[in-house]
This record gives sequence, C-alpha cells and structure tokens, in this order.
Amino acid sequence: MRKVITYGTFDLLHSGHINILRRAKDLGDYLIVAISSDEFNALKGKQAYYSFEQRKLILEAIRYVDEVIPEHTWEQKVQDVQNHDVDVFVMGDDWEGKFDFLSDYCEVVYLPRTVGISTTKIKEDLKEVLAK
Ligand code: C2G
Repeated sequence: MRKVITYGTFDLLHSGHINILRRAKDLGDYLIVAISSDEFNALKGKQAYYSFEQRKLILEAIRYVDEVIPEHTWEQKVQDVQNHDVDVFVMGDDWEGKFDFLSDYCEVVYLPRTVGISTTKIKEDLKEVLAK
C-alpha cells in the first residue's frame, strides 16, 4: 500500500483544498492529512475560524482522506513519515523547496496551487459583502 501524507490548516474548506487532497490521493492508495492544531496555527500566525476538532471532523468526511492526525510542530514531519511508513510527501507549490530534506525519507512532491481561492480571500470577500 502506497501511503501519502500532506499537511495544512484546512480552514473554511474550499476547492483549492479539495484539489490538492484529490491529487495527493491519486499519488497513492492511502492519504494521511496532518492538520495544524489551534496552538500550531498560532505559531504559524494563523487564527482558524474552525477549531481543530471541527476541521478534523470535516477532513475525515472527505472521500480522498483516509486518516487525519494532528500537526503540533514544524519538526514532526520526519517522525510522521517514519511512524506511518509514508512513501510520498505532498504540499502545494507555495511551499516549493521548503521540505526537500524529507527526500531522504520519502518522495517529495509539490503540486500547483489552485489559483484564485484561499481562506484569506474568502474572509476578505465576506467582510466586503457584509459591510454593504
Ligand atoms: N492549497 C492549494 N490551493 C489553494 C490553497 C491552498 O493547493 N488555493 C494547498 C496549500 O498549498 C497546502 C494545502 O492546500 O498544501 C493546505 O493549505 P493551508 O490550509 O493554507 O495550509 P498551510 O497554512 O500552508 O500549512 O507544515 C505545513 C503547514 O501546516 C502548511
């Protein structure tokens, strides 16, 4: 079984998230998604709308996702790849090059981001609509 892993906050789920999850799953047979804990989000300078538990529930309902684990630190990726026997690490190409060190442990694949959608854009657009 070829196992794939990807990481992210996945807040306010949108088509960009679904696109990367579908393509990540297409690279193997089993997809693990490590979603950032609320505390790790704070470290990343992000304040998610949905709590970790809510984001976990939503991700687990997606047909491409086989398992959801928490992401607590930047440093846990090697351990995760080893502990879960991961064959492929996938991230959007906004992270291009940032995780190449993992190529000592598994394949590293950066996939093109979906243009024109992001959680930040959703929040900004909603603010505009609601301000009218
Ligand atoms: N993504 C995408 N297209 C978009 C928006 C996001 O392909 N329009 C991808 C990102 O490249 C990332 C994944 O969706 O691979 C999750 O994005 P975020 O939830 O923004 O995650 P991020 O804050 O980038 O966290 O340790 C890694 C970090 O946890 C990554």
